[in-house]
Amino acid sequence: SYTFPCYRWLVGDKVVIELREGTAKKISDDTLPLEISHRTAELLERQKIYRWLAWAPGIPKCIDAKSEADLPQDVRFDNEKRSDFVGSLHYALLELSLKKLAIKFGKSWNDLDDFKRIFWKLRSPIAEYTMKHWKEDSFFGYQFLNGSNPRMITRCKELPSNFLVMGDMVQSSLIPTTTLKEELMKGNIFLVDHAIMDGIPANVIRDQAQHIAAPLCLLYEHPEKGLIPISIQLEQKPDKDTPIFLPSDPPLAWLLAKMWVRHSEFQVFQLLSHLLRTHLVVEVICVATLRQLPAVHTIYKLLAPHLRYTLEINCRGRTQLISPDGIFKRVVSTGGDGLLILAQREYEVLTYRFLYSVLLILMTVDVLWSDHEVEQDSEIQAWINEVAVEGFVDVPHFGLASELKTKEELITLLSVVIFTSTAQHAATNNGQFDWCAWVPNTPCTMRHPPPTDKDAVTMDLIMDTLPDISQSCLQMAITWHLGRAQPDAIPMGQYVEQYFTEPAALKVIDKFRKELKELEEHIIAQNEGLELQYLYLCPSRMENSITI
Ligand code: OYP
Repeated sequence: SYTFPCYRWLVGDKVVIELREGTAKKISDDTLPLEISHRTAELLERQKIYRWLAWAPGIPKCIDAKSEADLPQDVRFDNEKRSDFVGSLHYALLELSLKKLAIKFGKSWNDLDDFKRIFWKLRSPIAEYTMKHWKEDSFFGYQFLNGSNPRMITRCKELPSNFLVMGDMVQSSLIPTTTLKEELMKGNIFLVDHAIMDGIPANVIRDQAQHIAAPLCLLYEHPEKGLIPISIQLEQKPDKDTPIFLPSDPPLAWLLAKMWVRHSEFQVFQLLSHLLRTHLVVEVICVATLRQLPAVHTIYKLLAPHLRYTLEINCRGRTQLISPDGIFKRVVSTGGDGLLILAQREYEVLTYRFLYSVLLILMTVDVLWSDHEVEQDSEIQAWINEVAVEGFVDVPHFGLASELKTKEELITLLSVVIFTSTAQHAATNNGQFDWCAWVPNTPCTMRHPPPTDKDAVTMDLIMDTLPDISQSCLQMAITWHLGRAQPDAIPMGQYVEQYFTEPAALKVIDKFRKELKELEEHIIAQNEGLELQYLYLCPSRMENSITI
């Protein structure tokens, strides 16, 4: 089986198709009419088999396929990947359904410790650490910086007017010699605001209404304890009876308030940071690249390794995860209408500028082209035009122009694509089991509304609120399935297929690999001796593309 044919050349009047290898060629490098007509024919053929589909209004377009079975063989999982994907999922689901049975016919499910009973074999060191430390305020704070979703926390200089916390309420959380006002000014106060969750309709699962809150959480950079939460409000439009939860509250009330924040994090992180901002963004590039760039084009060769398997995993996501009867509908509070509304809200605010403001690695790929060549390359212009005018047309403030005028604009876009499909995806995907396996730390749904009376929070209420046994089992199974290291992973910077053969290109690849190796050593050295290590961005653990 092969992936992408990459080079074609002529022997007499016959076109011989050679796979992948060969000199990259811009359209202006092809001079023979036959070469040019084959370029065009290849694209026409691909435009027939890869088509755009508007899956829902207000979100990026995707590949037109009812399921992965509709996809051309060239972009499907290979046999090894497919059997591993299906096998691992079955393994996890089977293992957890056995536990579920054991619990249902054994003791009841009435204490937080009961979550340990579904925590047998599927484990990771960080998941176990989470199980032991999840109640600690400093661990709660830590996850906003080093968890799977470090983009929600912001420095807070002035309290939002809808957050009714007062200085005297939080005084006991601060060091005695200071005040909230002073710490706000000094820049030691931080805010996590899940306003985007406000009013999202909650799922109904087997006739039981689920619940969603839109929390505000204030944190303090304590000189000894580190970043700790100091107050939580679970509603965006509070009235005088809306509780302001504090660390000095009855312990179960404070714990439940924190769980509500983490439940909201689950939704924001999985749907918005992970699915919308990596998977669906990269899919647009996949479709545009397949439709508009011939395989011999330099940009095609550069991007192909970063687009591998993304169409299939996204098709599977659309049919099995977020479909009307998919995993979200079955066990997650935002399943059903909620997730689409949330997605539309997020795409109202998503900008291209944001995607490249988070670039960690500036690609050293020098395309060696002039501004003029970029501007004159009709294939590149057709490609960017489809990205902007088809793919992102329904994302109102995306702000990506439909032309590439300079070499720099091209390099920026390529960096965004490669960064998003490697580092950004690894950062959101690879920690999901670590932080979600211990279900009370990041619950996928809540089965009771937020508490209104701090003194009425009991363990029974907490257990009735958190996901039930089968929801919890599914959360563990899916996050394990998606978050575990993929056996067939191709790490960042490794190219199994040799798309480039030019000595200059090979030199750049070589340099890039050396830089990745240095980065790896640097990350490992920085983490050495830490109780909790942040290794998700080690190049060796990052995949070259979104395959899961
Ligand atoms: C596709 O039961 C994907 O067969 C995951 O989708 C799981 C399946 C299929 C299998 C479903 C089945 C991946 C693409 C994606 C993405 C990003 C968002 C991931 C959110 C995971 C949420 C876990 C939910 C736990 C309850």
